[in-house]
Amino acid sequence: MTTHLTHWGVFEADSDGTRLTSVRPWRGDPEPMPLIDNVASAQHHPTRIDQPYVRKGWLDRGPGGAGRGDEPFVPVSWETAFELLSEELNRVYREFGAESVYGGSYGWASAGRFHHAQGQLHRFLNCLGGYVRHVNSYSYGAASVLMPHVIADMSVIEGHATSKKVLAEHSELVVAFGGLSPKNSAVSPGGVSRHNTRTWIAAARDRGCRFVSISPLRDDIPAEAEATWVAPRPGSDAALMLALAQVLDADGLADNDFLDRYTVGYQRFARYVRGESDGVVKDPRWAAAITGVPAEVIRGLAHEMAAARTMVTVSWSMQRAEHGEQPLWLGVVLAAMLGQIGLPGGGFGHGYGSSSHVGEPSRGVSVPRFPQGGNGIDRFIPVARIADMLLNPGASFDYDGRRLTFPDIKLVYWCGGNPFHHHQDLARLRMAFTRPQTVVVHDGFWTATARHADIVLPATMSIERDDYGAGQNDRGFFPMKALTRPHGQSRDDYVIFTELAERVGVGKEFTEGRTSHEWLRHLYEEWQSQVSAELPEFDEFWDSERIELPVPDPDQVLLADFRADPNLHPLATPSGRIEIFSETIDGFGYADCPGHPVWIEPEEWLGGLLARQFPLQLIANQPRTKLHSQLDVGAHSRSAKIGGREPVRLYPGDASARGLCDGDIVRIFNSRGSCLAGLVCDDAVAPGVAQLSTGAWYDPDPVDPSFCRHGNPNVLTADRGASSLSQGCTGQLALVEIEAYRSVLPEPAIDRPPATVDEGNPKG
Ligand code: PGD
Repeated sequence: MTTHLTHWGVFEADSDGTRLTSVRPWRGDPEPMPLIDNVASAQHHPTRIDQPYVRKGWLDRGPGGAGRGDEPFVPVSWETAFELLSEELNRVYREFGAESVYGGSYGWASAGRFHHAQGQLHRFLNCLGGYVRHVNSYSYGAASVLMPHVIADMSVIEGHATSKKVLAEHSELVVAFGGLSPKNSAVSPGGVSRHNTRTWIAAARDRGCRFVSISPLRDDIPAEAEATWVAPRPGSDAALMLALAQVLDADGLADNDFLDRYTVGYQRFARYVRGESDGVVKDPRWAAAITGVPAEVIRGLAHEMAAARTMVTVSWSMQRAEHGEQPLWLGVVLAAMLGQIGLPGGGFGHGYGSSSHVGEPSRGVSVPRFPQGGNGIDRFIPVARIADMLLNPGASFDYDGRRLTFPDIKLVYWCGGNPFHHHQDLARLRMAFTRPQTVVVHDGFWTATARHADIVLPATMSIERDDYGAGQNDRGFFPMKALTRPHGQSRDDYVIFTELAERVGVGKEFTEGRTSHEWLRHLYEEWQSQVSAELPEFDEFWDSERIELPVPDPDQVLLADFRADPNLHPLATPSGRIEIFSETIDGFGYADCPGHPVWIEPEEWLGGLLARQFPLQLIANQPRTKLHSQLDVGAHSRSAKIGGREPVRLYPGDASARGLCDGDIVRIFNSRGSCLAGLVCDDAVAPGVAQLSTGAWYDPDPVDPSFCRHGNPNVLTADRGASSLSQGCTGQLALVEIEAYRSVLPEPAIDRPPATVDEGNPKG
């Protein structure tokens, strides 16, 4: 029996050396998650990539995008794959340089510090001279650009959030915009050892704390919260928040001392709220017409917030939308008006309920990591602009006050991510993916991204290799010994890059002469010498279950030092204060993100013209049965599918108005694309809303790639940045219509490997 760390929890497993024979939650986890059931069942699934493959057209005709995503693959030996790929890397770097290689390679990959796939790729490409990188994330692209202008960098907001323990002990009211989703807090980047969302919420509730969940989905907060559910029209939260601010301002409930001492720009914002700058008072009646939330509910909530120790929290999903900066900025403004930032249980939070680590007190020490070296070039894109980049080389775009141009990418190298899961408007992405000359993917599975590559190399799963890991702010640092031998001919990314590095002449730089196990020991010992003499020697650690890392301040309160003395501990904003009006953002002159937060009507929402044609608001949120698209073929993920399709939830009245019943296979569509899904009628979904989570592997119809047979909502979402400021992903919301699917049901093809042709190449 050995323990193993995943992004969604720790499990104990037995193995016969080839497969896991039993998997149980780690006994130290108070709220274990069923997602661990996906691991063993996926390991030897037919969609595991068993050996290297090359797309037939690429092999026959040489580099070029024609046929990518459509043509069969040819199995090749590792020797052939290495020879072809090293020659191609040499050619591209020689002819076009590092600026033609996109190695951004976004994705969560697997837990484990050393074998982190993206880090491995970055180090390898850095040895070759560098690569075009990405900045920001799909998780909180808008937040990571906005927050440093307004209050603090996301590393502070996320890593130093007021601890859940403090919320449990001190909050009297938690107003959760976007809820506190139990399924999202089941995961954490790098791993989570002790899930505790229900525990802290139940403790707070038992003490009398009230929860208000503002979300189109009633179950976006655990039942333990006994929350009041407020469901504004999706995408209209900024209007609701402005009206809360208007009541605080008009009824003399704003904490003016706090605003004077700790913020700048309140008066500019207040003029807008009062209607002095545009003639529109942002009062509850105004907001009721936009949001559908009754004016008296808004007014009552504002008064309640002012009377209690109130935590205003905004989920990451809220900013993954058109103008996603606005509700986030308004969350900060509301908390500032209440004057409780820096106090236990009050203030502002971003991401409680978005990831388990938010609200875990900061660890005293970070854990070892594989160094990535230096990138020889400084060329980047905001991560969600990948299709724009591939389609429009040389075109210019706005980003955070700068005017940048897209590079001309010849080679895309992806390792540890699935853009055909995570990106929006997948038919457009597919088009964009025909542009580079060569696409290389390492993955353990035939994801849609692997199927859109030219050279596909099989990577091990984390259970098939030695590593160690700890999630962000997680106390448990776990050795992760290989539990089984690798599937088929899979190799660790490190082993693949080692061989490639030797062939392209940078072997020494990449490996520094170490095997992966030697790296594990070396990085650990280096870390041990820097951190504290208290830590066990490597061999002792390696044979232990885990070590517990110190947590200096379990009672962590966000910005407590700033509150105590804003002159001694100024914020990193230009003014050193919370910026309710930002001269910097104002100076950028963006109509879609002005100098203070505002309500801007999105293009796709139920109050807009497009809703006449597509009258349902799609919520494309994170899945409950898997992490992103990982192990979608696993048993737990499959157990929720209906007729092999991803479930879509619809309010019962909306279903019956369309003549639809529970269990029907339906077609969801808009002008960008369509997909099949299995219908679930559920009154936990607000009227007018359809909820289809992300994560079903994209299974394009061979004739019409904008039609996904499996239920990936990203064929429906728009590939549009949140604003000119952040260019963040806006995949959370889109307008759609749903109808019964009346044609003959197509067989999903995604749970089989793609077509292959064996051209006499050796399998071994
Ligand atoms: P994953 O499914 O985690 O999705 O997008 P992301 O690309 O991170 O992909 C990880 C891939 O890495 C998997 O294919 C897995 O098999 C592979 N992998 C795992 N371990 C290894 C390894 O060791 N080596 C190699 N080579 N590969 C490995 C997630 C992204 O999706 C995120 S973070 C968010 S928050 C977004 N959310 C939304 C959303 O809310 N709504 C929509 N519509 N779209 C979204 N997309 C975004």
